[in-house]
Amino acid sequence: MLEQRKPSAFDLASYLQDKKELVEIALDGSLPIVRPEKIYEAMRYSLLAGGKRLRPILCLATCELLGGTEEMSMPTACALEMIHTMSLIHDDLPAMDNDDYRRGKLTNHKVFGEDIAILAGDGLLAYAFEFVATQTQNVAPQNIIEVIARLGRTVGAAGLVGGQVLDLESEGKTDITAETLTFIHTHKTGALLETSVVSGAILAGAGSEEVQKLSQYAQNIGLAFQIIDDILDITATQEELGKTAGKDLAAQKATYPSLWGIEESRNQAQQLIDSAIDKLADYGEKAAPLRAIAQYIVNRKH
Ligand code: GRG
Repeated sequence: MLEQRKPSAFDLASYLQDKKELVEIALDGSLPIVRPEKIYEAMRYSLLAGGKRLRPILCLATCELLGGTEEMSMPTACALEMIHTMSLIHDDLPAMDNDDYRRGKLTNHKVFGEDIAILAGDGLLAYAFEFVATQTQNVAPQNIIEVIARLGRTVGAAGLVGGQVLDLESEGKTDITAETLTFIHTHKTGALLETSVVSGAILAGAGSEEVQKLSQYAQNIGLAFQIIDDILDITATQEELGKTAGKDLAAQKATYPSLWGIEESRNQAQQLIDSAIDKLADYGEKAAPLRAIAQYIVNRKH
């Protein structure tokens, strides 16, 4: 008799809410205000401004999937959010995307000035590495070093910085190909999501085959995440997004919807999510959180 696939009873909304609360508490405790107060206030302003906390949650969930604990993964989870937040602060600067709103609040430079916003980003980036190195517990030193090395590669020219440069160079150009667009987004957005999953696996002691399988899951959700981001820039409101809507069109940016249209973009994102979920087949019910997070990425409204 054919085995019936039971619908999963996994409650993603509660899972995300619980993990988000844990992350908020850890982030709040990670960065006390000391002298000079202004820079710590600027760093905390953006770090504690909300957001979905998807990167830390992916790190915690992957570590947990492979039998690791929260004390093993939480410092890296916080570091991922520090890096993500610093990239948002710098992305919003007048020299980059020039935005006044982020996460429903004025952007860092609008509140603290450009000089302090640049330094707040720098401060968060440096602190992320310090935090992983000094706070991670019960993980073999070589695995901590591997996570730090991967974080470094992810933020540098091989990752976020490289993706951002190509993105800036592509603005206003009408001949951007799908291949270039994918290069931009696998670097600018996908790399940090991939490292969120992979670092959780490494902290739990995963071997290279397991890391490889989970990387493929993460690469697929990373690209799908950006396709949906492009769609939301067109379809969602400023209130839903917490930042200015319609920016891609105004900046004449090539996007997946501009290449493929909205419906085909959504189909492509769903195909990537289906492939991501396939990569989790060996883990059974234990991977319910990672499966549900993948599906959430295409269904999200902000
Ligand atoms: C990393 C050294 C270094 C510099 C930064 C500015 C820059 C270089 C890169 C840009 C990276 C960037 C802003 C990519 C966009 C990623 C993205 C889709 C952000 C939105 O993420 P969500 O939806 O946001 O997870 P929340 O607010 O929920 O966290």
